[in-house]
Amino acid sequence: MNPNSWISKIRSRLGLCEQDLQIEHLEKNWLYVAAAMVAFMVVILGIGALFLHLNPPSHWETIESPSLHLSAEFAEDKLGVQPTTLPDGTIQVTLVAARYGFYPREIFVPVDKNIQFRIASLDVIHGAHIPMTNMGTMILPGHVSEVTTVFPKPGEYPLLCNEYCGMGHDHMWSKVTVLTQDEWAAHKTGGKQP
Ligand SMILES: [Cu+2]
Repeated sequence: MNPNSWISKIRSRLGLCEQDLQIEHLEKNWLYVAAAMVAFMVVILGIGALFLHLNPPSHWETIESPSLHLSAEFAEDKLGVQPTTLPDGTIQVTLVAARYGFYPREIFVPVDKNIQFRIASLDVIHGAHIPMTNMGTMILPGHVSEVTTVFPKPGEYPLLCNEYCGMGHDHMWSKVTVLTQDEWAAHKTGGKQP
């Protein structure tokens, strides 16, 4: 659409004369730059959502935060990588976020497998983020946050809190060690269990 035609339309709708709505050449160029930036961001968001699966969490499940330690799933001895997988082979990891750490402090998971994190907060709002993955969610007291991700490469990943939660927030992180398939097989048959 020719910008001059819509400028004329706006001018006539508002009853303005030529001088009232004069858009200089340079301003018009900046309009194009701003429009191009918006279009670029929309494309990036679209690629992230459709191909990288960077979507807002859609999970909605409530839990009593003050009695997490009494719950069947989030009691201290039930945390970490669950012994049985879901029917589709997804590995479940249960974590509690509390000032200032994610518990257990270290977990071991295999590469190239669906890993479903289920996290509940014991106290205040926390955030969970693992750089270089789509794992990122807020953890609200009274709710269970659920995110599924796949680690494409073995190695050590930090699990960081990205919501300010108090004086110790900067030190709130845990370690996710991603094992190769062989290491994972050895780990399951008597290897180290966090
Ligand atoms: Cu924090």
